[in-house]
Order: sequence, then C-alpha cells, then structure tokens
Amino acid sequence: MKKALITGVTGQDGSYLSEFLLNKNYIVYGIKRKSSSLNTDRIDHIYSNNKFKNKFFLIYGDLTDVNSISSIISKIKPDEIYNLAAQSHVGVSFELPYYTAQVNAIGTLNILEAIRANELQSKTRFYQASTSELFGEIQDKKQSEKTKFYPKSPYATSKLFGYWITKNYRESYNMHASNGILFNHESPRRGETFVTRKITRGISKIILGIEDHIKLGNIYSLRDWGHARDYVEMCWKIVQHKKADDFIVATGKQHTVKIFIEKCFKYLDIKIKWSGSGINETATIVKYDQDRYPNLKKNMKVIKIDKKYFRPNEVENLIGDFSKSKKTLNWKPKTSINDLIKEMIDSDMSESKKLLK
Ligand code: NAP
Ligand code: F7E
Repeated sequence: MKKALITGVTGQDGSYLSEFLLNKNYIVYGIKRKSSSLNTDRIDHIYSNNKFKNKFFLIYGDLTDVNSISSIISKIKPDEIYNLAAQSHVGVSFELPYYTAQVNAIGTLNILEAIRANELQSKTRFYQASTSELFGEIQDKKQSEKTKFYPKSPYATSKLFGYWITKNYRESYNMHASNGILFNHESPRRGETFVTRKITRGISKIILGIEDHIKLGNIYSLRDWGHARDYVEMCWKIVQHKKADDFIVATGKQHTVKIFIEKCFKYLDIKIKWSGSGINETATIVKYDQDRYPNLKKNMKVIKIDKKYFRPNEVENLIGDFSKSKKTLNWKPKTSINDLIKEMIDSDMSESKKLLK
C-alpha cells in the first residue's frame, strides 16, 4: 500500500485529496496545525468513517517549523508528498506579507530539504500546489505552461519561489518534484472569505432572513472557476506521471464575479437588477416567488460594494489553457460552473438552515 503525506489536510483541497487517495487504497497521513478551536470540520467525516480506520492519520506540524516537518518525513518515509498547506488568501497576503512568505515559500523549501536530508529523493515524489496567480498581469490571452509569470501580490510572489524551488530541486537532485498550476477551484468546502463561497453563503443567509446584503470588492475581475474535486484527481495524475513536470489545471472558461452572482440568483429563480457604478453599484431584488421566499422584499439591495474589499493590486483577468494536461495525462474538468453553483448553493442553504434551529 502506498503512503501519502498531505500538508494542508484540513483545507478545501486537503479534504478532497484525502478522500480521493483513501478510495485508491493509500494510507494517508495529514499534517494539521495546532489551533485554539477545532479546525478539522472538513475531514471529520473521513476520520470517523470505519472504511478508513487505520488508514487515515493526523499529525501535528507546521510548515514554518523545519524540525517538525523533517521528523514527520523521516518517520513516515512517504511515497508521495502533496504540499497543499499555505496562507492561501491573496487579499490577506497584503496584510501578512512576511508570514505568507514564511509559509508558502520557506515552508516549501523546508519540505524539499527534509526529503533530501533524509535521503528520500529517489523514493519520495513531491507535488507543489502552484497557482494561476503566478500569471498576475497576464502576458498571453490564455495562460499555459509557457506563459511568462508576473505575480501581483505577496501571495503570488511567495508561490513563485515555491514553483521555482520545486523545479530547481527536480533539476539539481533528480527528484520527482512537480508543479500543478491550478486556476481557481471552489466547492461547498471552500473557505468562507473567498469570493464564490462568500456569495453562495451570503445569498443563502439573505433568503433565510439572517442577513440582508453582501458587501463585495471588485466584481469585474474575471476568473476561471472549476471544482476542487475534479482538480485533486489531476494532482494525483501529475504525481503518477513517469516524468516530473509542470501542468496547468483549469476549465478554459472565464466569468466575472458579477456573472457568478447573476448565475446564483438565476439558479434560485430570483431576478435582480444592477444599478449605479463604481462603489455605488448595487444589485436589487426585482422579481421572486413570495411563497417560496417569505423573507425577501421587493427592491431589497442585496449586493453592495465596499472599498474595504479592493486589493492594492488586482489580478483582473485569468483563463487557463489546459491542453497539455489533456494530451499528456488525459485529464479534463468534469463539473460545469452551473453545476458548481448548484452544489454550493444547495449546501449553503442547508448549512444556513441549521443556524435557525
Ligand atoms: P485552504 O483551504 O486555505 O487550505 C490551506 C491549508 O493550509 C489548511 O489546511 C491550513 O490549515 C494549512 N496551513 C496554513 N498555514 C499552515 C502552516 N504554517 N503549517 C501547516 N499548515 C498550514 O487552501 P485550498 O483552497 O485547499 O488550497 C490548497 C493549496 O492550493 C494552497 O497551497 C493554495 O495556495 C493552492 N491553490 C489553491 C487554489 C484554489 O483556488 N483553491 C488555486 C491554486 C492554488 P488550517 O486549516 O489550520 O488553517
Ligand atoms: O477572489 C474579487 C477579488 O479571493 C477572486 C485563492 O484560492 O485563487 C484564489 O485567489 C476575485 C478577486 O480568489 C471580493 O478581488 C471581489 O479578483 O475568491 P478570491 P483569488 O484571489 O483569485 C487563486 C488561484 C489562488 O491560488 C488563491 O489561493 O474576486 N473579489 N469582492 C473578492 N474576493 C474576496 N475574497 N472577497 C470579496 O469580497
């Protein structure tokens, strides 16, 4: 049985990847951080599943603590390491640039060095969670593995180090170390402060009368949104490939945040109307079924803009070209944006209903 070590196991991707690998009969070890309140919500259902008894283990560790990382790697001697841990919020990275660099850049180096120090470079395969944020100010209409990088945030800059150090260890020490350059991917398990989840969660609370509006920043940025469940399959495929390499993981379709909002309301059969511009732009409820949605009111301003959510430097436009992944690893995304929205809204509606009990 293969042994996999996942950093960031408590995060969105960590939870989907754990399920994926356990279903492939791996033994999965996950590194979790010590926190003052519980941080295992996304993986509790896996941990308590009898099917995975004695196959799923959680270990305390922190990417910034090289000793903890090295001793975990030396004890487990994993066949595969998936480095998903990160301070992953672009907006927050402007407020915590130093910490973001420590975790995302030096943290990645800590793992690579631990593999080398424990002489596991010919046994252990390494996967680095790289990102479309590397492209930042885009240099090609569709971004591929050949597109030049232009990072625009402390997050993206820290991930640029992670990308290059992975490639550098591959070339210098003949390690099987690969980058998945993943475009935005979402799910019902997405962190609540990322824009898609903020919207689906916010709308469900408005419908139930718990809140009356959502405040957002730049609703004109364009993103290529896929489903996390589809993307973790590709992370695994990258690691199984005979040759370590770098791959784009994307859908090849893009939408603005504004269109994402419209699609959410459309799924719920609620008609909204946009008015105003800049920070005065709002979306108002104009048509809905009163019996189905007793808490809504006509002309409710449900989306407002707040300067607080604008970033010092914005990535306006991302769309990925995943043709190399399709050709080399026979991968393509399975979930459409409409199905993603349906799954997120349905899940947030049932989560929000629990708040009323
Ligand atoms: P996420 O939900 O924010 O999860 C991040 C994980 O990292 C959490 O488990 C978190 O632990 C852990 N972590 C943070 N700091 C750590 C530290 N110092 N030591 C150990 N663990 C630490 O992120 P995600 O959406 O699953 O993304 C997974 C990875 O892919 C990240 O590296 C992200 O940068 C990258 N990525 C994500 C996307 C996307 O659209 N989701 C796209 C491209 C790349 P806690 O639970 O304790 O906070
Ligand atoms: O923002 C705009 C915001 O925070 C998307 C991370 O997983 O994907 C993610 O980074 C867009 C941006 O994701 C709000 O300005 C408007 O243009 O959901 P997000 P992100 O910054 O694209 C990449 C690939 C990663 O690697 C990252 O780890 O939406 N936006 N209003 C807003 N964004 C947020 N968060 N909150 C708002 O109120």
